[in-house]
Amino acid sequence: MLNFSERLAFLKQEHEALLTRKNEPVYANGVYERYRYPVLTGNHAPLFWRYDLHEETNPFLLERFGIHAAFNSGAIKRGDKYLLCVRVEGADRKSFFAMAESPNGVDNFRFWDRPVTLPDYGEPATNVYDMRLTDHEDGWVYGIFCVERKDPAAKPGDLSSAVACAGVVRTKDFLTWERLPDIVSGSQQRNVVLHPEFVDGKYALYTRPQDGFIDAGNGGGIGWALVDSMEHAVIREEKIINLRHYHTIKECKNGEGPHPIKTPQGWLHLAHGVRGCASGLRYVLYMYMTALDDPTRVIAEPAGFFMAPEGEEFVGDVMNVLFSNGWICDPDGKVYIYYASSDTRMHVATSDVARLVDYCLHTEPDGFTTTDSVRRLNRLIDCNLG
Ligand code: M1P
Repeated sequence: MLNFSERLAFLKQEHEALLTRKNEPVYANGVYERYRYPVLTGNHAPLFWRYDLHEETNPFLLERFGIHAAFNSGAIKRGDKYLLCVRVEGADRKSFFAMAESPNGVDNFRFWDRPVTLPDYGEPATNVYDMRLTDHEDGWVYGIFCVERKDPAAKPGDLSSAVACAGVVRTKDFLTWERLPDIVSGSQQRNVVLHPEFVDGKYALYTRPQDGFIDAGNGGGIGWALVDSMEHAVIREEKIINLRHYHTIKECKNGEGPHPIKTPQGWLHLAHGVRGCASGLRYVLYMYMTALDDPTRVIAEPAGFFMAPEGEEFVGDVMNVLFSNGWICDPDGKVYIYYASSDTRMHVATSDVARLVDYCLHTEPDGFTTTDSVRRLNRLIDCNLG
């Protein structure tokens, strides 16, 4: 058995090897490249978050604070650093946010020394997660995230029912976060995202109205709402801009991913769609585009999923899930798509604006029947075989 110093040296060596592991593209379908290794896992958390590193108080060098997941991260670029605002989940099931940075966007991610200390608003949240970062034209970087509290109307003995709403923070340096009031809405909300530009002089939000904590219920899909201020955001009117459909990848629910990327051809959106199957809910990523002159008007939506779980991505705390709430577009058009698998780990896929726009504009839309799918396939075969 290793003594304290030997074990500490071993832990440090293994941790450094994980953090500095080089990543490489392994799979390409033309639209994007997937990478060999996840970019962040629970094991990337600093050793000084997990262990008491003093021999006097921890002679066996035992883990004192379990961290097992790093997923659903907001993303932004600052200078030449790729920053993620990571949902870190402890062994106690609570999530918190922590910033991590990489010099190249695909490997060498390191957490900053301390997690984000989020001020409370109103009744303290039981859990917070899935921050979307928006560098808004008003000069602030906003973070909108899900705030979960116990349902005050839960029946006695029901220790599962919760209510979800959208919390808001803003920052300029990602160290100090100003908490703003939670967004007021007539329904529960998750997956709320701030559009980066003013629209008609107002802040514009992508929303996801839902009847219950899990079920979208009558909530028809991804919504859009204009609000006067982010300091007291009140959703008065909501318009559904991206609908759910029977027998598609988003028949149960869908939700906006990160805020859309502006391109000359329109706003490029990444979202998640959810369907039910024998093994539970299946979460995949899909894309759509909206018009520059009217960001509520869908101008393209390829049929089916853009990315779905593969290999180890299927396995984790919540199986069969891909989820994305962060991407970064470099000035040269390269796009880093940060996605999480099965509520456990973070990955990256790379592409560029030209390819993603081409994918959206030239992949045929869903016809909602088998007959239409075969018709689309035959059109492609005709084009290739004549
Ligand atoms: O467990 C899968 C996802 O479930 C929820 O997402 P949504 O409300 O869109 O279905 C969220 O809890 C999300 O964090 C999680 O990844």
